[in-house]
Amino acid sequence: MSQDIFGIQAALKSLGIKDLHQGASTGMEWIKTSGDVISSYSPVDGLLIGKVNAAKQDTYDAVVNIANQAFSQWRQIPAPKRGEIVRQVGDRLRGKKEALGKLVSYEMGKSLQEGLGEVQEMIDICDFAVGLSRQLHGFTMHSERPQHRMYEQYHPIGIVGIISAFNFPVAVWSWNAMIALICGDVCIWKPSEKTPMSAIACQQILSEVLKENNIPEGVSNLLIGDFRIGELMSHDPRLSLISATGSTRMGKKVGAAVGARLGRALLELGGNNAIIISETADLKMTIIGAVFGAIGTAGQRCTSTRRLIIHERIYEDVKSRLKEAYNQLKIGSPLDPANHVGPLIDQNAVELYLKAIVQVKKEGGKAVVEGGVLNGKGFQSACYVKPAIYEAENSFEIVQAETFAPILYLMKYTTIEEAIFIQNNVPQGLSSAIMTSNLRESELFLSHMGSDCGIANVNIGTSGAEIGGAFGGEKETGGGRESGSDAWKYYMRRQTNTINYGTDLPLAQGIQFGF
Ligand code: UN1
Repeated sequence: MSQDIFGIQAALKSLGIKDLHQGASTGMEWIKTSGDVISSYSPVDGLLIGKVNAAKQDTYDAVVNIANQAFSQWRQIPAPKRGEIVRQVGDRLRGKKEALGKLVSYEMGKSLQEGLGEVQEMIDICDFAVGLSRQLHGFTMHSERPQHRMYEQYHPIGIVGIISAFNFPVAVWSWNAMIALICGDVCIWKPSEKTPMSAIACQQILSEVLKENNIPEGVSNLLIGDFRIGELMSHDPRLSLISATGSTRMGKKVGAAVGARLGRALLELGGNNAIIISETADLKMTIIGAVFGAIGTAGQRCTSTRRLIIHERIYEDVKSRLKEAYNQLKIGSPLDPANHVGPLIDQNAVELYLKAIVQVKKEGGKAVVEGGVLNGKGFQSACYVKPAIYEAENSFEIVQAETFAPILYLMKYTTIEEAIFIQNNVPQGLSSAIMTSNLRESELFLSHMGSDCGIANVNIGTSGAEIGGAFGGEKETGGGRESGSDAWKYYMRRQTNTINYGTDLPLAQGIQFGF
């Protein structure tokens, strides 16, 4: 970089990012890999951040073998002691928050504040996992037989494969890895090949802690490569759980491969999230929630707000307030705190954004705020686009699909039942919200007659879920739950135990078997 005004070089240095990396690590030395070279270019200014030799099948097999050996040792460490390791990871992340947040922002293109927020989510999940490491409890129940005790317990499940997406290059890995680690599992992480440097930085941080504690290699592994690594993982019966975050297209492939071998899959896929804006909504709050949901991370969150379902009586008012808010948006380098919107991840994303705009108009949509690619001064790469708003019908093909870009569709409703119908009438089921001051409406929205999504909010937007809740959604979103609440149960195998402490052997269901 000619003028490093945002201190990127210092951040890269403090995270140990070099010009060329190997694409595989078992937590000790980096393993020499011989795959194609992956180059990571920043969407912020188009400059090269670094290169990685991708992992291939031979490296993959070596890493799985090492992980397998590590599992037999890691699971013997008591869970609270595993929690102590995760506590140290959280502390190390606190020390690296500034640098890692900056790298995430620079490599992914989200605002620095969001990059720091993502690292904060990692710290929070570490804290959550530390507490959980003393609470991996099962139920006890009363046996129908005398002098019998029955209870259930949770055991580590084995190797957890984590496939993560570019949009949350570090946090989503930590939601999975920190929980898996306290559960006694070992992990193999395949990050998005669009954000390999952020993954390398995380692996270095975690490896330091593991080494300092004399933990054997293979507990936390990294494999950087393209979809072929994901395919190997999905088909491999040695990986007990595959937790995959990304598009519905990818998830269907992963789900089918894992299902064919009767493995366990945790899928967190596409969303098509809507906010219902009731005529009783507080419009000041509504505009903040809707605009942040639509343009935050340049519309590249799985929880991004894609549709606003607005009561007909306030439709024009909301429309003009949105227009006014969009006029004030500052687009440019996400490292500059004055800007609200950064670039899309790459040229391919820009093309999909442009295609969606052509299609919504072809289907009859009308521009409220017209989109377009931005170039010229202040736009140092070709990935900057204008957040756009279109009036559209929910039935449009393009509205039914998830476009990972800042495009917001507006539609009208008359009754709350109709609004809920529209909100649910898409293939995806991740996040949803209602802005209302009417108790009846909000309770209906949250009831079994209401939102069919995994996340349903009242008077906050669709994005920005906290780590303490279980995160995920229904229908084409894949059905998985990760992060908080009791999502840890996915990462363990459940065992029911019945113990007879008497001197007879009575059979269950009253069966007599005397001889
Ligand atoms: C994602 O986009 O895959 O709720 C995860 C949010 C974030 C997580 C998004 N905490 O917006």
